[in-house]
Amino acid sequence: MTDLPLSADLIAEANARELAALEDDYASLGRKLSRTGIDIDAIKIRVADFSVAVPSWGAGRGGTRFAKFPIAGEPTNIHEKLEDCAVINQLSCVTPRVSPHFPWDKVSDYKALREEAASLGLGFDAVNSNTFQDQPGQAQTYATGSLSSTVEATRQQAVEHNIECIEIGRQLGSTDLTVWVGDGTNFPGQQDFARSLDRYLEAASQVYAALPDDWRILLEHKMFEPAFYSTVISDWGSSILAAQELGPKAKCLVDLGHHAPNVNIEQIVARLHRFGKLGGFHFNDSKYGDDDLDSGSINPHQLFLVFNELVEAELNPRDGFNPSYMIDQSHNVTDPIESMLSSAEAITQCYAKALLVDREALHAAQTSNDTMMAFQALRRPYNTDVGPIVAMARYEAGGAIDVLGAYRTSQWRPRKAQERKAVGLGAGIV
Ligand code: PSV
Ligand code: MN
Repeated sequence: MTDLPLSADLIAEANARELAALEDDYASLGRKLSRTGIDIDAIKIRVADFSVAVPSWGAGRGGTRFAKFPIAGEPTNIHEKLEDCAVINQLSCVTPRVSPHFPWDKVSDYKALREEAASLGLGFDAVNSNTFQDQPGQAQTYATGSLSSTVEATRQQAVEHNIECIEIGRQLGSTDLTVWVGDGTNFPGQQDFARSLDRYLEAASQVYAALPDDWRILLEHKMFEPAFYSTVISDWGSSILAAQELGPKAKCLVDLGHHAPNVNIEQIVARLHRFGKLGGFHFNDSKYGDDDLDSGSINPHQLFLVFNELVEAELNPRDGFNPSYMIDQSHNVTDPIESMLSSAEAITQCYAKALLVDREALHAAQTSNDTMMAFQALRRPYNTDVGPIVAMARYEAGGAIDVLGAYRTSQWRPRKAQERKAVGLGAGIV
C-alpha cells in the first residue's frame, strides 16, 4: 500500500494546465523525427524505462568544506530524506530508488526502513560505505587512511564497516556496495605508492569475499580531495586494475567530477565498458574540480557524449552491462528537491538525445572516415529539443509535466518548515 507525499489531484490540476501545449509540441516533434525515420513513440517507450537513483545525502543542503547554509524544512534524518526523495520520484517518475550512505543513514530496524520506503514508492540502490570520516566512539581513526592504512587494526575496522554495509544492504534489497575511500597523501614521500595500493587490495579482497553471489562492489576513483598530492584509487586506470585483480564482481564507478579538468570522460566510459568493468555512474557537473554542481548545468554537451557511449554500450553489452546510475550532487544554494528534479530532467534528456543518434549513419561515417558527417550524426540529436518526449513519458507514468511548477504549487518546503526541526550550522560533506 503506497502513501505518496503529494496529492494526485494537485498533479492532475497542474497537468491540466500544461497538457494541450505538450500534446502540440509532442506531435510537432513526432512529425519532425519521422522525416528521418524515427518513431517518437518508440523513443518515448525507452525513455519511460530509464531511471536514475538519488542519494539520500543529496536531499539535504550539502554545503562546501567551508560552510553549510541550511534552509527551513530541510530533512534531518533518513525518514524525512525518504519523504523528500518520494516527492522527487512522484513528480519526475524517473528516480524510484534511493542510495543510502552509512553510518549517516543508520537505523535500528532496516526491514522497517525498507517497508517505509516501499510505502513511499521507493526502493534502495547501491549502499555506500564511509571510511573517510571518523565517527563518535570509533576505535581507530581514518586520519591517515582506511582500507590502505598502515595500521592493521584500522584496515580491519574499515573492512568490517564495509561488510556491515553489505549486511544492511541485504536487508534493504540492494545488490551493490559502492566504495569510495578518501585514502591518499598530501606530501611527496608521505607514503609508498605501491605498498599503499597493496594494502588497499588486500583489505578490499576481504570485503569482496563477503559479497553475496548476486552482489557487486563498485570502486569509485577520485583524483584528489581530501588528499591533495595522491590518492590510492586516483583514476580509472587504478580502478580497473583493482577491479580486475579483485574479480568479476568488482566493477568501476565513474563520478563525473572525479577527473582532471578537460579529461575525456566519454572515452573512459568506452574503455571501461570494453573490458566489461563499467558498473556505475555518479552524475553531477563541475567547472573546476569535484564541484558537485547540478547535472548538465555547466557542460551539458559532455553529459550527452557520455550518454552516447552508454547507449552504445547498451546496444553492445559486454559481461551483462547493467550500470547503476545515481545523481551525486551537493546542493549549496538551491532547494535540493528542485536541484534533483532539474538534474533528473537533464540526465533523462541526454539519454533521450543519445537514443536519437542514427547509429548506422554514425558507424558508416566513422568507417569511411567522413569526419564531418560522423560529427553531424551526433550534432543533430544534440541540437534536438527532446523535452516533449521526456515530459510525455513522465505524464503517462503519472508524473508532472512541469515538475518544478507543480513542486512550487505544492508548497512542500514551506509546509515542512512548519513541521521539521531546524538543521544545525556547520561544515558540509565532501
Ligand atoms: C566523494 O567525493 C563522493 O563522490 C563519493 O561518492 C561519496 O560517497 C560521496 O561523494 C559523498 O559525499
Ligand atoms: Mn560520488
